[in-house]
Amino acid sequence: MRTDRTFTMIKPDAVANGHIGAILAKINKAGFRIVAMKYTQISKEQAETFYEVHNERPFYGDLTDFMSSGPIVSAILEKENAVVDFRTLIGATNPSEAAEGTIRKQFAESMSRNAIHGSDSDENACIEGAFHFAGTEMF
Ligand code: FUP
Repeated sequence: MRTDRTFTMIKPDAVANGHIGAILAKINKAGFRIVAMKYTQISKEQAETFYEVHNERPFYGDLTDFMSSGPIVSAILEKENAVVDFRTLIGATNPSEAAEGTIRKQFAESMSRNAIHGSDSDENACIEGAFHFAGTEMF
């Protein structure tokens, strides 16, 4: 299992608030190389599949409504120790607990509208990247 790739989505709140450019600049500055990227919108069904692991949780319906509510930017990113370093860059799930300088601290509205996704393991990075991109879209 490779350890140098992670998967991200700039979520509908951050896109609607005009933060795509600023977030990509922080990602570049932190040393991540873009392997794949698209501006897209996922359906409710795709959101349900992507977040299937949370399907018993009380926030599952709202989460999948939100993630399918508007355009997102999805990307595969490459850097040594990608999953862990990217989770550090984005900060805690709840922006009120996120460290200064993190993407969620700067751009997230709330726990449920928290600006950005980052894979939580190398295995999930691989699964999530393959969910959004064909091999021919990775460079
Ligand atoms: P994270 O890995 O930081 O994205 O967080 P989780 O995998 O625990 O949660 C996935 C998404 O569910 C979060 F980005 C936001 C949403 N969520 C809620 O809306 N409420 C919660 O209590 C927990 C998570």
